[in-house]
Amino acid sequence: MDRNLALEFVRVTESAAIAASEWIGKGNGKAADGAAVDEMRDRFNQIDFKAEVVIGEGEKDQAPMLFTHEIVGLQKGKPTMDLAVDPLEATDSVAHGTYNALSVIVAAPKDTLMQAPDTYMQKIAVGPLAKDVINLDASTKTNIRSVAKALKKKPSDVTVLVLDRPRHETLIVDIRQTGARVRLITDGDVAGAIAPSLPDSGIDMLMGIGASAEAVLASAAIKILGGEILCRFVPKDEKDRKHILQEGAKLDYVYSTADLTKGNDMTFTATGVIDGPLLRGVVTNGHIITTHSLVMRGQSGTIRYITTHHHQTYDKKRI
Ligand code: VTB
Repeated sequence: MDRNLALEFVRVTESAAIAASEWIGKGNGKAADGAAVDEMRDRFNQIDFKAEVVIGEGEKDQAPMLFTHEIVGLQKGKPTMDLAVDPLEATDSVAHGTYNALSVIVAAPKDTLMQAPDTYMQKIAVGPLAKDVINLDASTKTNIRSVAKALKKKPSDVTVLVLDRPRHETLIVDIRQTGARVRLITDGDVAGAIAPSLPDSGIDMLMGIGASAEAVLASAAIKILGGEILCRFVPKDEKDRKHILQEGAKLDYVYSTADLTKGNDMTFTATGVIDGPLLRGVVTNGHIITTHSLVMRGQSGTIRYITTHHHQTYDKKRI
């Protein structure tokens, strides 16, 4: 993949993040998401590439833009790339002005990103030192002890990030019984799953049930960083179970980074909307808007942190 595309994508996530940030704390998640989606799509259609959205805002009927199977980009002909996107990951965090929202794009050669049915997955994510010791079929206690050993820490020094949901009540009790720390987040398990792979995040593991699209998005970054995410579909009901099977996915299978993203010719690009464990959010200061982004390339393994100052008076289309 053209390596400069990764840098083109930063302009896209920056733009979407700025658009979403205008809605921080205004109680309107739909408007925040809509602003980010419009901006992302508009920007994609200014780039010299052709891609199919394989993970997007949902099926065509429910999502007017950036829907799954939508084709974007300036080039003619067949798409040569897959895109997994979340123009605004953690919409509720923006609506309520809380914590940890991102705009994110994963791009890869055609047919290398898993088209995961839109549902829930049970997940465990860890960084490079613990990548070989996690097991989705083992108990919480065993996983935490194994990760502690791999990180040369006591279990009581392990920090586990968990989405704050009633479905995680037992998981939280089990984690605390090992002596480990629980950090609860209201939303945003893309950043949450990537955090253990970054040395300074203060997070050692992500555990719990979150969205399947978020697993694919996170897996690209985790693969580039040398960590691991293991996940398995958790259907909500019988209809969901059938949908997973109809889409050709496997129910009892444990998916890893190798299944969610094939090869290593991918890019992961994200811009913070609100501060989180991965990135600071958009900061508006007088006539300058500052964005914080992360760009990773699978082929070279480079990780770039890009801080950009945007002049508010400058023509928006040329940011
Ligand atoms: C998580 C979270 C996302 O969806 O994946 C969550 O990280 C799972 O769904 O930010 P529920 O909210 O139904 O628990 C999000 O909240 C939104 O995509």
